[in-house]
Amino acid sequence: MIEMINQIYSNKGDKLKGRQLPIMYSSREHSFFSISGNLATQTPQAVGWAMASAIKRDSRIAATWVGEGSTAEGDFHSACTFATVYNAPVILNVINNQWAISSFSGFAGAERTTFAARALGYGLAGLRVDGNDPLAVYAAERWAANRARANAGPTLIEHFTYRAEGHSTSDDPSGYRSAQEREEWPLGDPVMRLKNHLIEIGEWDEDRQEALDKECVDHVKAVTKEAEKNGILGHGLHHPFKTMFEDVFEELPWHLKEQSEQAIHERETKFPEGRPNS
Ligand SMILES: Cc1ncc(C[n+]2csc(CCOP(=O)(O)OP(=O)(O)O)c2C)c(N)n1
Repeated sequence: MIEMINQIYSNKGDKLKGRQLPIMYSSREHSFFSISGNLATQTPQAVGWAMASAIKRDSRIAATWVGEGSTAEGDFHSACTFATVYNAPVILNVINNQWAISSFSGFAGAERTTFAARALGYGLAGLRVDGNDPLAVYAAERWAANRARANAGPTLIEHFTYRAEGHSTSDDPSGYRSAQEREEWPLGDPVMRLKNHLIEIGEWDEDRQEALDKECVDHVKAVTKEAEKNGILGHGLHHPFKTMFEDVFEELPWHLKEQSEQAIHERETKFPEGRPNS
């Protein structure tokens, strides 16, 4: 969790060196690869990774997640074609939360058919699951994972859900949808549903829930403090400025060399005293 918070702050502990948007986490150790800011590119990447895994006779499979709005991107359709043609061991998850920022899912074709139904046209297995039912999601995912592991083919899973909050903290949903819509959504909060279900079958109770909530909040607070030792945004404790030119080319091309020298020169003229860690 500390590494995730380092990534949010783009601080000196951030293994991605401040090159990714906050919340687009990556962890090599956990085989977790970030989505890309260029929406839907993760879908052909996941299919390619799965194809490579199969070719190398590796037992690992790939799973990827994409928003319903992003399925309108060409990358998603290439991914579906490659997945089926090469029988890639991959799970393509479509999170249909019905909104792509201010665009209703109809802009991606939701009024004509479901996202799960599209799988059939490609020759993929397609499932549509109540995305707010954690047990149903688990069951669907497990089925698809077992299928991929048995080399029985890729699966597309549509998770039908709803985005209650704004797209981001700079988004105000009252500008494009009714204020009651959120209250009218019938399928409820997945965490509450799981909690209520477990209480009903006698596996859980309110006191344990309260204790768990507190434990989680305390843990997040403690690790945030720990990560903040590596710096917070705008603090100067980030990766040295010149590192933005590194790690892409083995030999920096002449024009980037020129740009980097110019940038460093301008910085030195602007901040003759120097800035910490820059
Ligand atoms: C290729 C591309 N086009 C547009 C954007 C801007 N953009 C960022 S998020 C977003 C909406 C995505 O909606 P959806 O795919 O439904 O996913 P959600 O955010 O609902 O999870 C858009 C249009 C982008 N990042 N990349």
